[in-house]
Amino acid sequence: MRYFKRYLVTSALPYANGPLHIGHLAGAYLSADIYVRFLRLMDKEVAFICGSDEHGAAITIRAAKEGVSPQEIVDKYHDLFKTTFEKAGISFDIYHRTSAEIHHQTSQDFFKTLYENGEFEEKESEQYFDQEAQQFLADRYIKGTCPKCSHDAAYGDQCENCGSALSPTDLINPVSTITGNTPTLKKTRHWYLPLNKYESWLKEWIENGKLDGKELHDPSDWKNHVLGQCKSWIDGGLHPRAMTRDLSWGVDVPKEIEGAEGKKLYVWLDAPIGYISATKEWAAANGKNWEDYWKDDDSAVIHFIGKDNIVFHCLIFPSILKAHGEYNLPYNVPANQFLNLEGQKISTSRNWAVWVHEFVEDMPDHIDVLRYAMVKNMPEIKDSEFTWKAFQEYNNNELVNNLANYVNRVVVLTNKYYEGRVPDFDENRDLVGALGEMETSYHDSELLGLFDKLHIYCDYLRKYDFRSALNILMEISSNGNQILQFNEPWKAIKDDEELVKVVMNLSLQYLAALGTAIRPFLPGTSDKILALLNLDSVKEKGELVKMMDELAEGNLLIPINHQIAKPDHIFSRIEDEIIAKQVAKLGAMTVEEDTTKPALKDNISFDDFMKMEIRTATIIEAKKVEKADKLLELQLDLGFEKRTVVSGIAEHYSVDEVVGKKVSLLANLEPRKIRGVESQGMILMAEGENGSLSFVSPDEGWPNGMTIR
Ligand code: B3M
Ligand code: ZN
Repeated sequence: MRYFKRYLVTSALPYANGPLHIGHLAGAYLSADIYVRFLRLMDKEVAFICGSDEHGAAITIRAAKEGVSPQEIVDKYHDLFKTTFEKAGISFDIYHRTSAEIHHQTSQDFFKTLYENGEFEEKESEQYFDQEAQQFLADRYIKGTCPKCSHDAAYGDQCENCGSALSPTDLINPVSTITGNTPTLKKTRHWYLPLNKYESWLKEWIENGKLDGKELHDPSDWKNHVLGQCKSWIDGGLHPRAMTRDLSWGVDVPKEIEGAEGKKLYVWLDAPIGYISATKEWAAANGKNWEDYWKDDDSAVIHFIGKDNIVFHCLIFPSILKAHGEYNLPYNVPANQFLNLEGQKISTSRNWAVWVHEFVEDMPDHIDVLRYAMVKNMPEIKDSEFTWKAFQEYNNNELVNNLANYVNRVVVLTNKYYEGRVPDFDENRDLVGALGEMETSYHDSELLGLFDKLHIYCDYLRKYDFRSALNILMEISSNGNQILQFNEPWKAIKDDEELVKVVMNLSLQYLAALGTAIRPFLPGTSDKILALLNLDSVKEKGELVKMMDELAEGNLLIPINHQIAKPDHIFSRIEDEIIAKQVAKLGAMTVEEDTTKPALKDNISFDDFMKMEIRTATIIEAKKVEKADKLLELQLDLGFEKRTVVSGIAEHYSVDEVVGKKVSLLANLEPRKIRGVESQGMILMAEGENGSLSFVSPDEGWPNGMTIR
């Protein structure tokens, strides 16, 4: 894996439709931030790009749910994301948004170029339509069973369970997510990208890293799970994919194109182009040429994403870029897997999440601890887990006991023995008092060892192996602790002052190295260590390469006689109460939590409520309704009479399960014919997540026919 002169690094543009949790942070943001800070320390030119994804059904569905305009939704979350990322130390060079004028312009120009190059196939086809909502159903507006993995809540453009890219017509049992209706088909025209025609070059590019005979990347640098997903999609056959939608929110299909009216760009066409429009905006404001970052041979484009975005970044966006021409294809797409939380999947609707905007408010002094804990459990190659207990242990056992302890010992002893000045020392002084057979002195050989470790550290970082890189840093710190432990300067100070000078000088060099090298992972801690050493903070302008050069030359990183600062703690213990408080928040729903609170219906009068006749009843007979998968025909005993009710519960309960169940019946609902059977009322059901159902039953022993109110 070679170094480039220039890097364009992106993090997935989050949908501005709800707050970010630590799973998001672990997926596409923290790893990118670490990588980018590392590249800057290596003196590379970097543009670190992100922004809000403000189009697509994710936004309009959320707006409809909250009863506000899509614009209000995207404004709210865009602002929240921007400040939250800043507080979490994610050092984007620009945090842009896809509602920006320059983005609409850039993505429309892209569309026009593809259109003019004859890359699209224009097709009329029958698409799903919701008669009641009077809307075509694409993407998140339609749900059904995934044809690949049978997951029962796959969206019209993607199954989030297996990651497959889908089309609405692939779904088994499709339903509208707006009304729950089964959709009908209606004709419409769209522009398609013929992915099927790109199969062979995509395969050659992904699997062998070659395009038109040119070597572009080494596939052995790509993560196995990313390559595996791509291969299986290509081998399963790619299909033409519509690049436009019948929607009212999004980037307009350029007016000049015939038939553009009422059509918007597909969100997965415009969103990745958002990386380009953001680069343009950033370059213009910073005196750079955006094209250097996207088109030059000595520039690498790297996309950090979560695994559910692999198909879009590895197959669809590269196809768009190639169809356009001129652009570099991504050099790597180091996607992460998912982060679980305390033994369960993170869930927004159940509030089973650590919200990043809350964390940065609750624990502003622990941002680096969070970063540390997340790297230790980063889902780099498989799903991983975050627990608060582990968070506490990482802090108390590793950051406090190892790193902070080391830093503190060195600063305290330097102040104590040398009034805070870096001591001069005898360069030939060996560890046990004589050089013996060794060519190099103790001081030199330890610094060479440090150099070797840092070299390995850089290699891990370059290969996106962040956990291994962080472990090297902690090894350097424990090695430093061992040097102190072994030489016991606090004892030696009485009879071997020369040894103490060697050891303390060496320890200060170690600390200076750590202060710089730790920057990508723990930027706040880097500042603190360097402040204690009274050295300039890292500006991320080549400091790591410079440091490596100094070490290779045998030079000191912190000069003799340099005055350091007084001791101060860089990490403190986290007590149990703090952790208990955070754990208690998981799954708890509060009224203020407007982000997870469902939209409630308008108030009704008491009289309106009293109009309902709800009675207890028992199901005494049940049978399936012919040719209707969802329906059961039930006989109910109300005590004073019997009723027939048709109920849509057949996918949740079998005939045997329901007979004998106590239920609540809305008994004065106007009777209506369902599949030829007159249904005389409605059984009340509680609806859970993913449409799961439960009966609302009176307590055991209650007779039939009692009034419920
Ligand atoms: N907004 C999906 C997501 O947030 C999408 C990423 C766009 S990256 C160009 O998972
Ligand atoms: Zn699936």
